[in-house]
Amino acid sequence: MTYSVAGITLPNPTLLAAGVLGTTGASMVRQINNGAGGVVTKSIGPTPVFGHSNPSMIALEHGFINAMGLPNPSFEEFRGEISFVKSKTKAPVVASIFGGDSSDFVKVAKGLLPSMPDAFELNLSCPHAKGYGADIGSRPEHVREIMAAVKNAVKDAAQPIPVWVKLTPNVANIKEIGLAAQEGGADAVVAINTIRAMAIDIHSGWPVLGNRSGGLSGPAIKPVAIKCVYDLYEALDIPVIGVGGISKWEDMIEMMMAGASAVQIGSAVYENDFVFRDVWAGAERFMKEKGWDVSEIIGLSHTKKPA
Ligand code: RRO
Repeated sequence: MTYSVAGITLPNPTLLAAGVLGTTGASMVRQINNGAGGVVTKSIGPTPVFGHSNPSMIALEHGFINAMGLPNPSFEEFRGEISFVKSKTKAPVVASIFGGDSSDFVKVAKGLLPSMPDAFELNLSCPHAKGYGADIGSRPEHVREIMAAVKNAVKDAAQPIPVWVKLTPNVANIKEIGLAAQEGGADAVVAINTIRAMAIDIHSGWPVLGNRSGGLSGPAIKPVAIKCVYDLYEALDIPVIGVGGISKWEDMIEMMMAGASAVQIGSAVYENDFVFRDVWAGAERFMKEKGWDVSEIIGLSHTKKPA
């Protein structure tokens, strides 16, 4: 059985979320071997970035705060990692890309084409992007322009390549941003990136992270992600991919009922190497018991009346 979601085909609708575990080809192959239907790379940009100083990731009771600071070796170096995954598995590889403006995004997308990614995910939502980048994902005009520019740049690729947009929850109106992505030609939106956060060491009185503030992920953010996916599903005609705090099969079902056509998992992989396999197995079992298939679950919460 395969699933077609947002222009790609997967053995199951779970993907590794963009992040540290997508930094090397070997790590991405490991997630696929452990049950991920596909993988999203760490966000890749136009030039090498060395990231923020440590501590750059801290574990709290209900999640992580990271301030990685977009570390990546540039698209030129990263092509080899994508090619490595493509040589080892048939599962789709989605290239997460970032830049300061639309010309950066176009340069990175075109530059990665030779490694044959199955889709692009435009990261318009990193809480650590600098300058113009910091508010890229909260300005509808930037979202629309960057989306349209990348779509136009890759339209003549050897095969049609879908372009997704990853959205930030750090905005007043996520529907407005999702609509701008859709108007720009997005094939899907992905929600959500991390939520701006901070932790302070009470003994020194200093913020714990090297960068002082960071982005919160893990179970703490799931209810926020559910609400964002719910709102986007209601507002848009394109698929919504749900990410944020999924670690159990119940979370995947809830995310799909909110409107997600597929889910991404990041933080929970640190607790359970086989989280993709376990989440999907539980979700499949539940759907079978209920007599529902995937298409009936997606967006179910929008149609069910309260009992
Ligand atoms: O590298 C990071 O600091 C980072 C990125 Br690009 C992102 O999209 N989200 C996040 O929480 N951290």
